[in-house]
Amino acid sequence: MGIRAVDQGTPDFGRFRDEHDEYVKALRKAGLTVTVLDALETFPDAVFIEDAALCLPEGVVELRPGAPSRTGEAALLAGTLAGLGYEVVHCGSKGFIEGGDILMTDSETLVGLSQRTNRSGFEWLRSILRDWGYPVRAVRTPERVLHFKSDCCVLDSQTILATERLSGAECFASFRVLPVPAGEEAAANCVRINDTILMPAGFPATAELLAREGYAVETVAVSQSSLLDGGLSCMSLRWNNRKKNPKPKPGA
Ligand code: CIR
Repeated sequence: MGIRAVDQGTPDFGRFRDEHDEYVKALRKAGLTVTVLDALETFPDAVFIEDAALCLPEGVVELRPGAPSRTGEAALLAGTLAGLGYEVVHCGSKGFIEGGDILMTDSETLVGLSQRTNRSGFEWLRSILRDWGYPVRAVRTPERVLHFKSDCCVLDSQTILATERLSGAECFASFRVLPVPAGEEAAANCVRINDTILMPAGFPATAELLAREGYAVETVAVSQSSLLDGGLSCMSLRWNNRKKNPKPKPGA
């Protein structure tokens, strides 16, 4: 039984799998190479893989989910990623931090303090990212919102799509903010992959807004994961291989 804030019914396994297949197809179509990991049968929320690790070209950071039923996921995932050859920084914090609260923009990383991410988890992540050259800032995930990224996403280096309750918040003062049309709040959790914005199906006003702004939009159904409060970003770990501050080559 995966966690959900409000019980709107248990997801149908077959439909969930079909939607997940479509999601993977959409990631590939947008230009990514995708590795699908085996299910972790004892962790029903493990499909929301984004919460358990942060993947950067400098290394994979094992996170520490704040939901008690999910704490064990991160170590298992870290082991799997290490087995695939990634350099893993193991979690050295007693605090909590979930990937859904971490918004990486080109200029800075925003971490939403929430029911799942606390100050000490944030401080720990900041110390790792600082060494890698990433500025990190703590912000607030709105009350009664699961994760910071439930309510916003990066559309390009200057532009954020955000719900009305977040678009007025000071945290985006240095960005252009497109507010999600009223009634379509769940559309805020999109993912930019190369030149494509993947967005959840069923939000026509947001799709129209993005198209009008010149973005290429692809929609993916997330009817089953949304029953467990999961959206598009949470079902994958996405990263590129470009380092932020590459070490100069010897002799250069
Ligand atoms: C949870 O409550 O942890 C899962 N049912 C949903 C996690 C969604 N993750 C995300 O938005 N990053």
